[in-house]
Amino acid sequence: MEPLDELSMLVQKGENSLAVACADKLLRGSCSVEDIVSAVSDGLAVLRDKCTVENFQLLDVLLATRAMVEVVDECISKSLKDEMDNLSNEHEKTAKAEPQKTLVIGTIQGDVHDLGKHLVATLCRFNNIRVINMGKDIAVEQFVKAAIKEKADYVGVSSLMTVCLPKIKHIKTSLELKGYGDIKVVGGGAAIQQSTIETLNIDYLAYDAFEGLDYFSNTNRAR
Ligand code: B12
Repeated sequence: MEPLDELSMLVQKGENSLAVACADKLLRGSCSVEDIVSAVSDGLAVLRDKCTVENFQLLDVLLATRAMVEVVDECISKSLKDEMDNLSNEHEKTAKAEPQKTLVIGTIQGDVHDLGKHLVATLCRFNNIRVINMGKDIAVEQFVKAAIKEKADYVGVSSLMTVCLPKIKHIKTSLELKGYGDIKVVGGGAAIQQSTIETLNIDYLAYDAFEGLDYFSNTNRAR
């Protein structure tokens, strides 16, 4: 079996320690953080049939969830931190030290899926973005209040639950009504991917964590 397929399988089976050891080895070898994110995400994606309203095999899904979180926290974070520490150029180091942008991120109200959001938050933190992670089940007004208080450049909203999508469009409207329409709203997560920027009234729809990071890194809030 290919090593990345093995990692997917270990996550899927909830073998947390083995998954961490496998990811660690792959990251020391020729695999990138992108490869690892893709493999662990694939590992969870195959569990969709064990996570329906009718058939909910909670233990299997939670064990896989734990394995994924451990790979993110123990391997991906470490790899990104090492990358930062190894920057040879002093100028680059100084530039990296001061976050220039702030992201307020959370999962929309009614939805408890937070693995994707956790991944995005981790990647952004190690890429010079100040991250305020609100958690899951977050109401529109909580996003808006935090974004204004923290002088955010971006609100990142995640949703994997189709029924929760209608609330998302109110984030931008509420920001606009309060005079903060220049804060960009970015959506991500499997349910959001099935929708459109227009329907959700957001500025950008990211199909994965790296697309989100590119957007945060390459755009600016027009203050
Ligand atoms: C793990 C999981 C759970 C776990 C969640 C644990 C946790 N802490 O997150 C638990 C067991 C709690 C759970 C519960 C339920 N689940 Co569930 N779950 C899943 C599963 C198997 C994997 C999701 C996952 O984490 N994937 C891995 C991450 C990394 O992927 P991701 O979130 O898409 O994130 C990536 C990108 O989308 C992006 N991204 C995500 N968010 C954001 C945000 C921004 C700003 C950006 C830039 C990018 C970004 O970055 C990530 C990396 O690229 C999916 C199946 C699937 N294929 O998605 C079902 C799934 C999401 N669940 C589903 C359901 C139905 C439920 C339950 C209702 C089941 C039940 N019987 O109660 C409950 C929901 C309760 C609730 N109110 O929310 C359905 C949702 C269907 C729908 N479209 O509405 C799915 C799709 C399975 C299915 N049957 O089709 N679930």
